[in-house]
Amino acid sequence: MISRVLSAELAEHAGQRVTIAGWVYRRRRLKSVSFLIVRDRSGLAQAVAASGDLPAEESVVQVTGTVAAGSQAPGGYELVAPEIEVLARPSAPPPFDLYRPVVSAALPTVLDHAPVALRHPMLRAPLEISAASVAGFRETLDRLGFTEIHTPKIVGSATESGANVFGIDYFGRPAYLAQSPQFYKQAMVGVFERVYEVGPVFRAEPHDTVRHLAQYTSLDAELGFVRDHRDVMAVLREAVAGMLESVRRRAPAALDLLGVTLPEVPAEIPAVHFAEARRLTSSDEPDLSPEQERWLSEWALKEHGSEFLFVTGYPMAKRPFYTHPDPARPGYSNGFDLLFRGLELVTGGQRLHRYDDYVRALAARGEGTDAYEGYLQAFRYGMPPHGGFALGLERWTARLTGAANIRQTTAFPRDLHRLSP
Ligand code: AMO
Repeated sequence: MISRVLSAELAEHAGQRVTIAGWVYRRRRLKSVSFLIVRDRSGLAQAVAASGDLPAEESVVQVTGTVAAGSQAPGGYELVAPEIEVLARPSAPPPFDLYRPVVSAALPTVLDHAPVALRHPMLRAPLEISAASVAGFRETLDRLGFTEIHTPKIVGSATESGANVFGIDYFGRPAYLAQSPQFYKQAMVGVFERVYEVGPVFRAEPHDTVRHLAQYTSLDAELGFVRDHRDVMAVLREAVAGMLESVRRRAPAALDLLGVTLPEVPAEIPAVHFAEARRLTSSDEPDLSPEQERWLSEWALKEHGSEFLFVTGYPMAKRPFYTHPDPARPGYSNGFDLLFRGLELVTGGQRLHRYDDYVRALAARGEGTDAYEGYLQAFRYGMPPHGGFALGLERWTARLTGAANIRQTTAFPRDLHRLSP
C-alpha cells in the first residue's frame, strides 16, 4: 500500500511532502500555471503545477507534493511542486461533466452510466445517507437486544402475495425470489426473541412508478413477547430516531450538499385508526390510495406537528394471512403502516402466533398448509405473541433527501425496464 494522505487531511501535513491519490476531478490550464483537482473518498484537493499537459478528467492519479497554504484551494491547503503519476487513463470521457456543481444529465443518462455518474458528489450523497441510515438501524436494534439474521432469498413459496413474485428454475424445481424475509424472521423469534435483517427483497412490480422497484432493500425487525402491535410501533419509533441520529452524525457533508432538513421524531408518533383515516379522507375503500396517504401526512403535520403518522387497524381483508386480528374490532387488524412525508414507508403489525390460528387463517383464504409446512413448524412448537415491521430503505432515503424518484436513491435500480448496469 502506498502511504497516502487523504485530501481532507492536508492541513495536518502543512510543510511536509505527502502523496495523495484519487481521480482527476478537473484540470485547469492558465497561462503560466495549471491546477489539478483530485477527488478522493474524503473530498477534493488541489495541486498547482507549472503549465503543461495534465491527465484528463477521471484519470486515476497519485500526486506527491509539498503541502502549502493556498487561499483558493479546497480546505485552504494545496500541493506544490507536484510529481504526478498516472495509475489508469480513462478510455472515454465521462457522459457528462462530473465537476459541475449541478448534474447536467437527465435521470436515464445517469442510470445508464451509473458506475461513473455516481462519482458526482450530488449523486453519491443519497447513497451516503442510505449507508448511514442502515448503520443507525443496526446500532439501535443491537442496543435493544436484537440479533441480526440472514435468511434465504431463494424460497419455495410466496410470502406476501402470489401476484408479484419472480419465479426461477431451482435445479429443475420451481422456486421464487423472496418477496420478504417474513416467514424466516418470525421463525427466528422462536430462537432469539428479537431479530432483524437488512437485505434485498424482490417484487415483480408491474407498475412503472417513482416509488416501486423490482428489487429493494428491506429493513426488517421482528420481536416476541409483545402485548400487541403497539409494542412493535414503539421499537419502530426508536429505530427511526436512531437512523436519523446516525445520518446526522455520519453524513453531515451529504446533508449539507443536498440541503436536507432532517425531520423530528416525536416521543410518541401520532396514530390514527384506519376507520378514522377513512372518515377523514371521506373514503369507503378498503385501502388508502397514494393521494389519501399524502393528505393524511399533511393532516398529521398540521394537527400534530409530525412528519410521521401511524395508521393502525387496517382491515383484515387487505392484510396477509399471518396478520393478527384486533380482538376488540371485528374485521380490523393489529396491522399498521407508518406514513412519512406523504408516503407509506413501513408496514408492520402483530402476527398470529398459534398453530391452529394459522391453519384456520389459511383455510379461510382457500389455502392448504402444504406450501407452508416449513414455516408452520415454528408455531407447531410454541411461539410467543410477536410482531414486526419492514421499512423500505429506498423510500426512506427518497423521502429524506427529497428525491423525486426512488431510482435516485439506489446505485443500480432494478425496474420493469432496467437490468443493466
Ligand atoms: P410490504 O409489502 O408493505 O410489507 O413492504 C414493506 C415496505 O417495503 C417498501 N416497499 C417497496 N419499496 C420499493 N419498491 C417496492 N416495490 C416496494 N414494495 C414495498 C415500502 C413498504 O412499506 N412482510 C411485510 C412487512 C411486515 O409486516 O413486517 C411486508 O413486506 O416502504
